[in-house]
Amino acid sequence: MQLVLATNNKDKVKEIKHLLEDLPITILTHDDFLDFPDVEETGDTLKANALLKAKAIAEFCDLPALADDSGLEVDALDGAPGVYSSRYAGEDVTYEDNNRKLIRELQGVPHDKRTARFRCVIAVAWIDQETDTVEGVAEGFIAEDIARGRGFGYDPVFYYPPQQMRFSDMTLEEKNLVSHRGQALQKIRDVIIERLNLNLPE
Ligand code: ITT
Repeated sequence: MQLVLATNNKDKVKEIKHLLEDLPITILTHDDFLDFPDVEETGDTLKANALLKAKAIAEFCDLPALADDSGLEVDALDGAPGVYSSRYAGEDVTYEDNNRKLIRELQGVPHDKRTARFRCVIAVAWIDQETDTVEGVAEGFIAEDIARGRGFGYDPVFYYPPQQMRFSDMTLEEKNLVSHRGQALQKIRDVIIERLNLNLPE
């Protein structure tokens, strides 16, 4: 059984592979295909974009495909950058550009008004079964500066109160235990196990 990760984001691949690696399936990525398409995200919700990516890649590879569409919703910015998280500061920008813009936009906003959440929708498009979608959310605050550390994207500015640290202070294992993607992946694991009738060792 093979499952293709329908993403061009190497950081997501790392986190997703880590949580699915003990399943008796072969996980393929963009590196395993020639001309792997970069699917245009024309939807206006995370779910719509996750479905778009999963279905397009399943069709391209003729294999089941798992897509992740995720974003950061900042309350003081009415939910922005949300579905536009990867291109907040413009097309072809770096994570650092996006973080700088976010900190700038929130200048002067007091701590208690800096609430935000990461949301992740994962879709799996199967060849001969209906598509599945699941969601995970992690609630936190936007810090006032950009930290140096691990992780990717907005991790260096996202403070997670239950652990009293930023996502960029966590190891991959620690982040996967609590993050939006980690939660969505736990749910989709169960769906995959059921859909494929997988037998896991106790
Ligand atoms: P694919 O569409 O190829 O999967 P992408 O990076 O364009 O890759 P999205 O459209 O889902 O993915 O954009 C998600 C953006 O949200 C991502 O680029 C980060 O900036 C941010 N993001 C998502 N999950 C994150 C996480 O766990 N930590 C930090 N930032 C995250």
